[in-house]
Amino acid sequence: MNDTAPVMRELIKTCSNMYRLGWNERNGGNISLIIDQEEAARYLDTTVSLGNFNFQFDASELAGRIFAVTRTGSYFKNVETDPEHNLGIIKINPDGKSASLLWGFSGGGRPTSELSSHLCSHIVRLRQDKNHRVVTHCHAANTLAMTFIHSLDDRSFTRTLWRMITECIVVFPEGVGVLPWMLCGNDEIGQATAEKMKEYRICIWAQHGIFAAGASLDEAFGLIETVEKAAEIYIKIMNSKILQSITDSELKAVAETFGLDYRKDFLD
Ligand code: 2HA
Ligand code: ZN
Repeated sequence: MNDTAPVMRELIKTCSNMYRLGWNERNGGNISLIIDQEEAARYLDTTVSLGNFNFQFDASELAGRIFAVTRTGSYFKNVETDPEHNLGIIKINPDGKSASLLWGFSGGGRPTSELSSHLCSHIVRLRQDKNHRVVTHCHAANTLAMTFIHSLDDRSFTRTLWRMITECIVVFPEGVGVLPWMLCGNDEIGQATAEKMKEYRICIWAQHGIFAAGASLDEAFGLIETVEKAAEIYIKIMNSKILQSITDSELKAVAETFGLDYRKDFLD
């Protein structure tokens, strides 16, 4: 494999875009992306293991799957200039408890500290959508700010976001899931995130950031962009006297005009 493979070029470009949008400061955030077997085999020998990583949770549903993942501690800012150090390609072993390194992590290192949340979310999203491919995590500021001042239940958080931009309900008609503050980097938050991913492609971690899933990097990235922009509008207007807003019946009209399968119980 090398960083000229189209899938790797797109991953690298996404890391740079996320960094420039201010979503991934320092070593904040991580991405994992499923690479289809045939595509991976065009660029590397998928049978040669350069190293092994163990984990606690059971990822046997993903056995044989190949992922590009960010390295733990890597800076999104630096992925573009040194992809082979900051990214790795791993293959989940048949035991479901370990992965083999196929490429990358040059100079040492291991997959993202949030591997549990990533792999558990991939398992759940693949059950929902066989075309699912991407999980990405970032620390987008307005969404994070909103978790300090807004109630954290899924319905109420979703309703506020939907009302900020007419097209929010089109982009995420299923709504967003929100978790209270939890310790990160472990299997407990991984399980809790995956539980939300049964219903949503977006899981917000209060006072921490966003997890987004999609069939492509564009889809996951676009979800974060839209949620973050809606949150930005909320933060801009929250202390102002609101003269007009989008009503529930107007949201319903948008959803029905676009023929969306939306969370009807999230509207009054
Ligand atoms: O440092 O964002 O959640 C990477 C992270 C952990
Ligand atoms: Zn984080």
